[in-house]
Amino acid sequence: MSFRIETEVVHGGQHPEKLTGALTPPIYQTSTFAFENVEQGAARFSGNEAGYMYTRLGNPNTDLLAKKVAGLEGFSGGISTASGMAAVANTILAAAKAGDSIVVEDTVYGGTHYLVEQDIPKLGIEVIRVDAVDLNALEKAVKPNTTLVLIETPANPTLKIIDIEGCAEIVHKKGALLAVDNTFSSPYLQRPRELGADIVFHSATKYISGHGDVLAGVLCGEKDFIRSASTLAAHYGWTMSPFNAWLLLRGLKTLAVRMERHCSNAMTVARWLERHPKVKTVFYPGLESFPQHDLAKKQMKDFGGIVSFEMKGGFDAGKALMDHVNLHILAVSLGDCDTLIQHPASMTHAGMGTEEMKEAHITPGLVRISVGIEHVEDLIGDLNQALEKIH
Ligand code: LCS
Repeated sequence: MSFRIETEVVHGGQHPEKLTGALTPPIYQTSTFAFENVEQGAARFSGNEAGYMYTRLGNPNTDLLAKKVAGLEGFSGGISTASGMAAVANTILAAAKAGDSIVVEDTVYGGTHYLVEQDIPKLGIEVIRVDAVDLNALEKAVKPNTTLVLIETPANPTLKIIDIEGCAEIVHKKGALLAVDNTFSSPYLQRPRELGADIVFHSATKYISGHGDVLAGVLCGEKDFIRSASTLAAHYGWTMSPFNAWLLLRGLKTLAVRMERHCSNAMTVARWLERHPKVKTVFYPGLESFPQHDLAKKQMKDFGGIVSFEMKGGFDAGKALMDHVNLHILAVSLGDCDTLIQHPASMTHAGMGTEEMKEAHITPGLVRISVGIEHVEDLIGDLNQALEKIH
């Protein structure tokens, strides 16, 4: 990055289009690219001439987005993918093959949890789970055939924080790669590469978009890893559409201002909830009462837009809250301008057994809010009237 991140999100990687001077890049909504002659086609496919051939193999919009996010994360390369889950799969499959093992942190997004529990082992890749808050446990879990350690911090939905620098030291000593899911922070709040991560990926559906209008992922790393990961992306075909890349480039321009508002609103909501008599515990890394507040302060610039809390009335109170909010939108996903609320035990995790929920640290009264960019007093007013109705 040659400028500060607030400037880079606006200008990074973008130049007026040569033909017309259009400041905003045109949308290259095309599946294929014409060659001037057969020699050019041959030169492009053999790699002797740079240029586009077919959108699954590369497109100006998706390439620009990948380059921009990689630049913000401090990496030399990136890949745009059709969803965050495609970025997770791309990372694992590029780093491990049959006979290898990967270590995956205990608390990760449900989709990632099911991918590593149900699908990855079928490919002959052993999956070892560990609570990486305990660095000694992590050290023991990494085996000679471990090629990748995957962590998510802050984690979804409990906001557990993992020490990226501490993990990197152990993982590198053992000759493996460290991948960090940076979805909750965005590069504006946390840059894992500066703390030793080898790979960083995002569900760009969230803060990178910021507007809840696309499903997308981005994966960032250094040249060799990105080269092999790109080949996989072309083979599996989890390519992002050019229009989605264009929307994400538009969303990215306001990343810094959006994140500042998300963070300040979330801090105010968390402090207000902490004082509410119907709320048992609030989980927000910015609160002094949060057990890992000091670690969050060390590795994050600010504490993000997600607040989780435990209702004193347990499952029934959590569920009832969903029925009484008006301004809060009852929906999964996160990172949108709109404030979204969900009750994992009756929604996203309802299919899990009690034991599995316990393992994922989902308690019956847990509520998650993705705090948006509205006026914070309106958000608190809505929570207040909803909480008043719960007995
Ligand atoms: N990583 C994290 C941390 C996520 O929160 C999600 C989605 C993904 C990866 C997968 O990204 P996707 O394929 O959906 O773009 N998180 C969701 C959530 O909390 N509610 O709905 C989706």
